[in-house]
Amino acid sequence: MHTHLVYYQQMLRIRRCEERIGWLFARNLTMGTAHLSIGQEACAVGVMAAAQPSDYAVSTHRGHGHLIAKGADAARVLAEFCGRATGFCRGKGGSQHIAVRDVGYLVTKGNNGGGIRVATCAALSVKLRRSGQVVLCFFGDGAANQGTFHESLNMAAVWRLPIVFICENNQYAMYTPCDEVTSVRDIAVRAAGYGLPGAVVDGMDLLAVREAASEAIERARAGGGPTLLEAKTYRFCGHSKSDTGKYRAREEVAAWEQRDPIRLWRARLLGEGFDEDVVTAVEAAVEAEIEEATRFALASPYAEDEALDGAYARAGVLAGVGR
Ligand SMILES: Cc1ncc(C[n+]2csc(CCOP(=O)(O)OP(=O)(O)O)c2C)c(N)n1
Ligand SMILES: [Mg+2]
Repeated sequence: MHTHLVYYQQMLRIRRCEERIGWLFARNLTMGTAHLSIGQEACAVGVMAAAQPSDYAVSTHRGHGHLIAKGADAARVLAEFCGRATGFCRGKGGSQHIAVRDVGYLVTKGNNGGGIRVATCAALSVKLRRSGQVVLCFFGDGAANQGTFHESLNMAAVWRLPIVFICENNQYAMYTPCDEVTSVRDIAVRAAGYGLPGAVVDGMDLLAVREAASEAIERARAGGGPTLLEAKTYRFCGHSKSDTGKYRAREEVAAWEQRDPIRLWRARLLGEGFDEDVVTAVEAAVEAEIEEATRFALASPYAEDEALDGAYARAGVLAGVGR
């Protein structure tokens, strides 16, 4: 399939999967809440398009898009959210603490900003092992105001770690507008405070994201150290499933929806000469895939009998610590 159709398929897969998460949540079939990234798909797909499969990704509570863009199977993602044994963490990670080692998706962190230091540590590991990987560290505008962001950028800069810090500035941290609580207009300018390159990119434009990410990833891989990218984007839904987003003006949401990355990409595909039937076939295939993924998740057993397995270290292991 042409790369541009693959990007369309990937963005749609994320959107349809997240819509399905919302559907499952409304029926009380998921475990816990979920934070949808609908509207932010071009960031996830654009960055992954510039990365190697062996690179690591670390994400946030809003990490489903990164996970699927990194190559995780949507059926097992849905199974995980529904607490089923076929989920990537046997249903114990859920939406907020999922990790998929096979695709290099290290973890989502429910504590805001927590992923930034995990990603920085992973980048130190990569550097010490000389494995040639790059760490893709996703976080939000709110997290960029936390201490861990500043400490991590400083350490990553001092050690010239192979990491790309990707701030998805979706304009809000829960109900708080970014510009009311942030000292700078563009978070990317904070890179200068650590002697790092920084760049602002249109997060609704997949190719712009891919280009900026490619430059940063290549620099990191070549030993040039970290970059801070800020992707200006928007979440079309509320913060979490318990938030209807009433604090945002309807006009504001409507204006951003005009720049829906999937809608823009579809128009681009048609403009590039792709046959509408081909585009529609991709859409139908993704619909069918997510339908089947939902069936798989709901038909899977719960992992009830083993709820505590893997949750605690064995006594013998603990006894050995510190000797
Ligand atoms: C340490 C910590 N403080 C507060 C929270 C509650 N909380 C969850 S998400 C969030 C805001 C996150 O905003 P941002 O970083 O912009 O990410 P977004 O949700 O917009 O993707 C807050 C305050 C938390 N999870 N962890
Ligand atoms: Mg935000």
